[in-house]
Amino acid sequence: MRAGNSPASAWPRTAERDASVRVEVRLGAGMRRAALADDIRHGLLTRPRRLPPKYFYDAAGSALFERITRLPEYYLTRAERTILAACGPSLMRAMRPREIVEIGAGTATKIRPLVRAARTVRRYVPVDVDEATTTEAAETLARAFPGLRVHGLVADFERDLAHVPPPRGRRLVVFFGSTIGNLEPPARRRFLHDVRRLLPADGRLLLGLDLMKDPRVLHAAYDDAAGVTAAFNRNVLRVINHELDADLVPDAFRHVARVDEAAARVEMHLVAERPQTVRVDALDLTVRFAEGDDIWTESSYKFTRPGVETMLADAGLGLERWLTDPEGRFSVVVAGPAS
Ligand code: SAH
Ligand code: AVI
Repeated sequence: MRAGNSPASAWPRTAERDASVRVEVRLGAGMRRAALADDIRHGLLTRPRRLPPKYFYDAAGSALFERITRLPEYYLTRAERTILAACGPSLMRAMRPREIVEIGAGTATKIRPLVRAARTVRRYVPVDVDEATTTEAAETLARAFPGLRVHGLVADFERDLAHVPPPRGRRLVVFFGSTIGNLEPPARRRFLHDVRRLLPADGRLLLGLDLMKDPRVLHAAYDDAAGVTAAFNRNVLRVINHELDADLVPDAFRHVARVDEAAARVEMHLVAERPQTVRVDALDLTVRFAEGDDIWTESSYKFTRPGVETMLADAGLGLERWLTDPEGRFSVVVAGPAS
């Protein structure tokens, strides 16, 4: 996610790199700042204080997330890759998609072996809020697969899925990494309805979901020994400083990961280490923190098969395949429009 330099009047912007790559920006600088300003004002003034996790992902946040995926404690990425390596090629050959829409694509590394295995994919549409990462991923994919058209969409998947271009042939929508777990249940329901609208009758959804497990394993995954997750968590404060001329001191907040078993989620919080007064100039806002005051920055929900079946059915989707890694930590599901 990058504010960019183009005036709001240029929105939506489209950059054509060459004939095969197009990156459409639906998050104009003005649009994005307005949404961020509203979200941050609301998040700092309500109790509990809450910030939406999408603001982790500027270029630095995306790079920190990439480091998280390689941490020994963060099993999610490895587990999902294990499933995709074992089952991805046969799934692709069975589905024969003509196009893939990847939501929250990030660096788009998980999709590459699937595109290679399918041999049928003519268009790839990565959707992500981080413009720099999406542009780079789009160009990398187009270089790796001559003949593949890439239409990047820099957009908020909670608001902008209607901007995904109409399908050109059999469509596969993929959403990896258990990013769906970062949505609260009502937002998740709205999101899945939007995803359902992207799917023609022969379309399919491939969805990665982290499964409920031992809370100690979950806690370690979100509070790694090297402190990378802590840096990722504090990055949201740097984004606010940069975007809204604020003077938050990231090191004055402690990273806390908490497992709420009853709610089936891991929470990340930032807790004020000492009393402090913060100015957010762009909002003309002064915020006071007492020692121990808390900002809830992310929920990461964990799933069970019955819960997933219900969640999909609510959105008009039927579960077709339930694939897990050998240790049962993570699931990749195939779903299609319910008949
Ligand atoms: N799919 C990749 C990346 C997961 S990280 C993987 O599985 O490893 C989550 C990704 O979702 C990031 O690239 C982030 O920029 C993007 N993201 C988070 N919230 C978003 C939102 N509201 N709209 C669009 N993209 C979002
Ligand atoms: C992107 N998302 C699924 C990650 C997760 O596990 O919830 C983000 C993350 N937060 C802390 N570590 C990684």
